[in-house]
Amino acid sequence: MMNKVIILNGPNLNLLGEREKNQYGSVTLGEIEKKCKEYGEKNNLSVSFYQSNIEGDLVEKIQSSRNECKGIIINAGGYTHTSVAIHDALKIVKIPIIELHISNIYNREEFRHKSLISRVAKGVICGFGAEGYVMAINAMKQFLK
Ligand code: CA2
Repeated sequence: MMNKVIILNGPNLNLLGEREKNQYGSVTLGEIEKKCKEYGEKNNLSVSFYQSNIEGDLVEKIQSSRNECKGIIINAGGYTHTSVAIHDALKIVKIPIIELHISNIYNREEFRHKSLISRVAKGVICGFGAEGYVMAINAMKQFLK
């Protein structure tokens, strides 16, 4: 049986490829999802993908992934810097968590320098554009060995 990994995406990431291309590139979230699923299959991982603009939906998804998945990759978008609720939900799960960002949050505005997710993540990938998603799957593969 293939190990299941879920990739969670937070607010506004559904707009990728449409606006702010300088910051986030021109690839759409749908294209990233396709690439991640294909890459997962080649690497013996079953990758599922989820995006929501709603904090509570992300919390629900984290809770339901707890028993279904072997790992969580999360780009919590703006909630990265603010959400105690997402932090708390991730803290409860016992599977490895990788925090992911398309942009380098440390060379941007000061309010992005603080992440509430980092405290509960095994590792953080940021600043490598959409390629970071594939890098995160690779890192998860290593964690699950
Ligand atoms: O770099 C990342 O992946 C971020 O998580 C993206 C978030 C931002 O709040 C984080 O600080 C860093 C924002 C995602 C917004 O995505 C957009 C995409 C296209 C157009 C507008 C926003």
